[in-house]
Amino acid sequence: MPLDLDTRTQLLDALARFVAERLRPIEAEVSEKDAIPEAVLAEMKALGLFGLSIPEEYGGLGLSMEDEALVAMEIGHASPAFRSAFGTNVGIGSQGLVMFGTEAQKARWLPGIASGETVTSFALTEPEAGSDSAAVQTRARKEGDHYVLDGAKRYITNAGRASLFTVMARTDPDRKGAAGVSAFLVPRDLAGITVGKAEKKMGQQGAHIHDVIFEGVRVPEENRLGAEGEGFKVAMQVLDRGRLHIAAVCVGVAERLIRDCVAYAGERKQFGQAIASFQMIQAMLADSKTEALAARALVLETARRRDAGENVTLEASSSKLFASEMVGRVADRAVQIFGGAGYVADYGIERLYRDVRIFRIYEGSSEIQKLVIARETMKRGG
Ligand code: COS
Repeated sequence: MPLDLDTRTQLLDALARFVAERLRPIEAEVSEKDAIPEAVLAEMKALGLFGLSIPEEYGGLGLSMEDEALVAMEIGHASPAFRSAFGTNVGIGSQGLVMFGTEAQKARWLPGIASGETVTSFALTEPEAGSDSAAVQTRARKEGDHYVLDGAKRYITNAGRASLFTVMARTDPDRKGAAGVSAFLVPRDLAGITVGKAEKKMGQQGAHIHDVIFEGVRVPEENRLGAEGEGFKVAMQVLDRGRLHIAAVCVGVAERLIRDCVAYAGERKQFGQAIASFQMIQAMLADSKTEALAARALVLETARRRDAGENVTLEASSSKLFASEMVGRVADRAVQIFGGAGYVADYGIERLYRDVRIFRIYEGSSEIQKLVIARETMKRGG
């Protein structure tokens, strides 16, 4: 159920204050230290951010997709690294469990995920299975009432802090591709799991990705998520939803960049006047604003349709494609409007320019989104 308008306004206002007073002032420090202060993570937990999408009966806020998208847009007004801290709990790390978990699995894990006490990670990508995610080689061999996991996962967000992984592994080695893959809930404290060092990245410092190695990890059968061979569908449905969430974050970052541009262009004087009075600056603002509005409308309409129970695989991919490409263009124009200051670290614009680059790659690259959109369009006959 969507929130009533008063509650929604209160929630978004509280988040806007949190972004302005607690997150924006420490963006540079988080980037420099490559870490979010524990006190701020605790405040995020207290605000319910880790449990936005977890049903209320398990301690979450149980938001509709539309409300979650509005929250993601608001949080997107701060550095995207903050969103990443709770992003896996809200999205790819929890939604397999919410959509496909048994009652016992949900009761065991969802309350901790909702409070943020349990941090989750989604372990699909491997060194040889990126865009071709059905090519996973991690093996899950059945041995009595356990599965034994062996394999390597790559670029796994929040793995360093995770206490629960959703792992896609091949249960049937004779079946190539999607059909042989199953999903598992794997607690971090099982023997045989090694998490690699945090990778050095182009942007979003404060958010971390790691390799995760599974060596003879014995996972009880009751931790399998969905039926054997259904793991790929679990992953794809989780990603359908995740892509929409990422698209909403892109809209938020674009809105923030546009506001920063308007403020700067109003102050910065050249040729005796504020650069905002120049039509070539105005044209860049107009392009950015129009594209951000279009992305916002697309994301919210898709979220509402998902809330109404429609299949939005196509629209979620369209939202991710359009919004992630859009924010790349908006960030590029922001650097141009700021000029030399856009290239200098102190103003934070170059940081956002780097931060947004990953949106076109993770949770399915733009090329993969086009593939999905084309396929679905043909399936629907137009
Ligand atoms: N919802 C439900 N089921 C889906 C689905 C979806 N969105 N997408 C695919 N499936 C099902 C298909 O219906 C098919 O099932 P059947 O064989 O029973 O018909 C099965 O899954 C295999 O699908 P498909 O044949 O489309 O698989 P492909 O190997 O062609 O791969 C792409 C599909 C490329 C779209 C997929 O691998 C992908 O999304 N790759 C990118 C992965 C990604 O986003 N990685 C980011 C890392 S996670 S942060």
